[in-house]
Amino acid sequence: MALSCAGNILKDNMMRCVPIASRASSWWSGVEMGPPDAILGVTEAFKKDSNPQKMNLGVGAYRSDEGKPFVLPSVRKAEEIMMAANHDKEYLPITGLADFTKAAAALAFGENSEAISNKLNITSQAISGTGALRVGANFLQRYFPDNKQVFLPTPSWGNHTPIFTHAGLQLGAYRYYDKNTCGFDKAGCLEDISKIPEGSVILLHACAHNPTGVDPKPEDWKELSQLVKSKKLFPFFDMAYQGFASGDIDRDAQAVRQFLKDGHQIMLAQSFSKNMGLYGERAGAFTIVCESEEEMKRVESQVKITIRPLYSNPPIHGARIAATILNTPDLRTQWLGDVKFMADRIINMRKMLADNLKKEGSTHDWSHVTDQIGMFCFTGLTPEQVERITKEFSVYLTKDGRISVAGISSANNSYLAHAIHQVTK
Ligand code: PGU
Repeated sequence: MALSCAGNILKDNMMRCVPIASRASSWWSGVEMGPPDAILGVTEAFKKDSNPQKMNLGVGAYRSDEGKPFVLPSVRKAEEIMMAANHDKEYLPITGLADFTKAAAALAFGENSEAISNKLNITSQAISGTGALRVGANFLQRYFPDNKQVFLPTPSWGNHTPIFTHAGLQLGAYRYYDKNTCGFDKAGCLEDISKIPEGSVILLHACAHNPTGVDPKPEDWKELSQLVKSKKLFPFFDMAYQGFASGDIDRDAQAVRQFLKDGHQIMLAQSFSKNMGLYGERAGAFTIVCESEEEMKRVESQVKITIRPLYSNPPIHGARIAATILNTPDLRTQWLGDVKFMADRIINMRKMLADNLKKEGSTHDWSHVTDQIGMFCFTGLTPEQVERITKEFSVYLTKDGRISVAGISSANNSYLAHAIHQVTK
């Protein structure tokens, strides 16, 4: 067989020389156009809008009161320390930077955690919260002993569904949000969880539930923990907003710590995108709590085997920033202040929005705007109202009516109230 073909001729997959024209025009001619991402697609649309009053309330990313991306002063300081240290750029181990993973686990579990002192947790660095969830999903797919069904709250963060289904897991749902009260549907939630088949996985938002901004109260978490235990469900916590709900990292970790106290072996995905503003650095952690140190070692070996073919080892810079902050006492104190500052600005924006809606003359009950917590407010706007507010006022948000309160500023708060009133009156 000739090694090469002459002129306008190519080899086909049987290594025969065929004229180029006889092959389909491209390998990808059968690929269909997919829909834009429900959250990140909003930013794409926003960027194309030339209205100077436009507002992007789609993505959950903190903005300063001038509407600008915000780099935390503690993060800047950590980077200065890192620059002076003249670090190298070697590969990290598969499970990442140990100074980071230790500090991340302690941040979630608390300084006096028994799980940590008994060496029951394997905590691996992950490519932020999303990567931690995906490593968890892949691990569950491979090693979870029972029915491999994951139950999500309704509604949940839009990316949860593809993260678990792409890993080959089946999904189920439990009630969480009450449309009538714009609050927690406790009765519905407990009823649905009590019907989940034994040996299933239940995904729980640790705090500042996305997209609703509605969290169970501490007493509710106690009840949920008992129910999850009695139903023999496996809890997988997604903690993307520690510090953002209340401004206090310990208060926001209450659910996770309650479950640990009650003896659950949990899985945890942590993100430092929001509470350290490290969005593009992809700093996160994935934890599995085991029964013994010996079991933890076996699980750790398989976490490594799960991660290695995915991305080999994680990026170093963001983890170093987080580790520097968490392990340097002065800087840690400064960071806690930065978190509180961001949480407080969001709380202020909520109050201001509720007041401005009243000033506009809106007669709807907007108490949920101030009752809900964290980055998001689930406004209750219908898809039609969302379409109108985007078209007529260049206010961009996700179709489900979620707004990122962190994207509102003192200067455009009244504009937003006006726009909301116009489409809801
Ligand atoms: N889990 C939840 C509940 C989240 O809201 C997010 C981010 C993540 C995990 C993952 O964040 P990482 O940056 O990977 O750590 N949700 C934001 C950001 C945009 C997005 O959808 O990724 C949001 O606007 O919902």
